[in-house]
Amino acid sequence: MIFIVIVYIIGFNSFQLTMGKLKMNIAATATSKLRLIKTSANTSVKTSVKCALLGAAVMLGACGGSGGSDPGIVSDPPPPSTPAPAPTPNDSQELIKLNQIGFLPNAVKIAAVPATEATSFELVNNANDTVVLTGELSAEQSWPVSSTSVKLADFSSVTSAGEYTLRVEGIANNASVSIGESVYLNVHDAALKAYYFNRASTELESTHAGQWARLAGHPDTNVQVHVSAADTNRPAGTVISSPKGWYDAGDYNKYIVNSGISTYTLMQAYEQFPAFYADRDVNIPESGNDIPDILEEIKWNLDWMASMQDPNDGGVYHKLTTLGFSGTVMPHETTAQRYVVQKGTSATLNFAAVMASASRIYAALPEFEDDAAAWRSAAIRAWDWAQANPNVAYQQPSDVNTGEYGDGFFDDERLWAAAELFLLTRQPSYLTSFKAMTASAGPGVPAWPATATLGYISMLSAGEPLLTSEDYNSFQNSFLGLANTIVDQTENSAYGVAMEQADFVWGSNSVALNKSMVLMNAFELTGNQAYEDAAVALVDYVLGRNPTDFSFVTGYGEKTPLDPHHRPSFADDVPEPVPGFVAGGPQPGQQDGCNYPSSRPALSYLDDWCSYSTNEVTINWNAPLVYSLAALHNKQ
Ligand code: G3I
Ligand code: 9MR
Repeated sequence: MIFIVIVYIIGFNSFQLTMGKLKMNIAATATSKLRLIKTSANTSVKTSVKCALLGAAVMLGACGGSGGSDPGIVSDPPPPSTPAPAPTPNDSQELIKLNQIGFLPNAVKIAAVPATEATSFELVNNANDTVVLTGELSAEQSWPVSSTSVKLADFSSVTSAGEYTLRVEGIANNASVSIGESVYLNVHDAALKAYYFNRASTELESTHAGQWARLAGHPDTNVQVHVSAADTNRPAGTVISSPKGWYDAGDYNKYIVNSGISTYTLMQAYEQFPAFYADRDVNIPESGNDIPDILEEIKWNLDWMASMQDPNDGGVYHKLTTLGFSGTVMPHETTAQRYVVQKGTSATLNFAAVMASASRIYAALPEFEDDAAAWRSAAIRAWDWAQANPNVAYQQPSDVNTGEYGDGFFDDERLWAAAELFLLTRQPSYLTSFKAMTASAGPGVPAWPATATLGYISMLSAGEPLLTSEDYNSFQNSFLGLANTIVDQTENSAYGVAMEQADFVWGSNSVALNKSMVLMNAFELTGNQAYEDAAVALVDYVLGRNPTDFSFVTGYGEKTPLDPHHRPSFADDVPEPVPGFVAGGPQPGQQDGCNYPSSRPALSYLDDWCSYSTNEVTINWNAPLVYSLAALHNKQ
């Protein structure tokens, strides 16, 4: 009897899922963009259905993927297994590649044209079908990371707002070009709204979430202290409450170091462009009050982060997680126990930096007076814990299989925390600590394990009145050294974008976007146009000027990811993925064993659920997109 009930439930769910996707596939035949759904999503759905049927035959283990033991599977259906889709024919090399969202009127405007005999291009104004520019294509250059050759079409001289078509004799596709002062606003708002869509512990109502409305998941009011985090005050199994926050990514866990850089980057966007954010309404539940939406959204995560500090000693847990990744289900369908796992130095310093930054920035709003005071003391206590425990690397416990975010080098986190605590408290000891770290932790492209540059950005944007000119200039020179390197990379690239072989790592799109954030800070400091131009190129890269021809933000562009590794996007019955998320992007590791169309670094990308190493979405990849779009929009 029980067996029959299980078969019925699984079968019913599969049927619903199949119906949902079938509906999508019928609709998909209408346009070439949606036709892509058919190849990618269909394969995954079939795998999912197959697994569900196998589950009915009590063979769940056969479909669990390669993740080892997954306690979540006890109550959650397993993720679809990985090796799946056949590579799609890659005709993208024949297409003109450009930013599919648009160009600001006075910005540099460049498209990459596939190798061609042609030596010129035309830009046609769609409104009256007249050629407004005939331009020379650059010399053909090969890009080693994709093994493809392109010529560049520079139409920066066209500055009038409007809709245009770029055409090159012999090239099949005429590319659409939008020029306007507001071209980035929708995608900016969507990238910010993505955080709302990834909120834990709350229902998303249709007023705010539209067709992606969903029930509340993960209350996180009954979280256990894992044995790796146990001490006399909080023995293993102690229950704590740690609600709210954003899910990290396509998975439902919450990780301090990745939350930290994401939260900081969004706070920088606000701090540097407060007037812009004062009236941006992204339709979240808090919209309409006097507080900028971006600060409300960030506070959702700050509240969670604050609860990750052990009140007894000031140390911070590395993550809040189930023991294994959950199945491919909606948030409210997961029931596996959640734990806080091991305190560590990187999490605690990262936390100190974010809390100090939050305390300084939110203190300007009277509504947050109490929070700002609490975050200040949380930051100081965390710093003190890290002084007493300077070298505690996170070690993934043997029974925990979720994201590791391991990092054994702490000088960059220490430098960042010291910068934020100095700016908050103005105590010279923190400046001394900052300076002591500069030798070993110089500026590098920001990333979750590389946070030194975040400290430099704060020092340079907010520290001038507090520093001697000698110190300020010295920090600025170090920082501009990084920005100059990125500009040089731009000039050496066939696509005119600062992406090199080493940048094609897991989350490569965030490398592009974090470089862009560095450049926009350098532009603010110096007014040197080369920095802004290089930043535009990197945003162009993510929005379409790349060898895959994808605009990597879900829902924004002509060819966008349709099947990201994002559990809600896969498990709901909505054809379109949750919008506004940056997909990880190409990288040759192919750690998930999916069937990729190419192994070249810039082409090793697959728009399929299977591809968690190139097609997952993550909070730390969205944040520098929000920042970069805000910066470019506001400095045009
Ligand atoms: O640290 C080494 C470095 O020494 C070496 O030179 C370099 C060469 O590739 O690799 C470095 O390690 C990389 C590490 O990130 C740190 O950058 C690994 O190769 C790389 O596989 C690893 O990727 C991380 C991935 O998890 C796998 O652990 C991504 O940065 C990280 O964004 C991603 O994060 C996941 C979470 O675990 C779970 N939630 C989703 C999220 C996004 O996919
Ligand atoms: O879904 C998981 C994703 O969020 C992680 O980033 C990724 C790497 O840690 O792992 C994914 O889970 C996979 C697991 O590691 C192996 N079995 C297949 C899982 C995805 O279906």
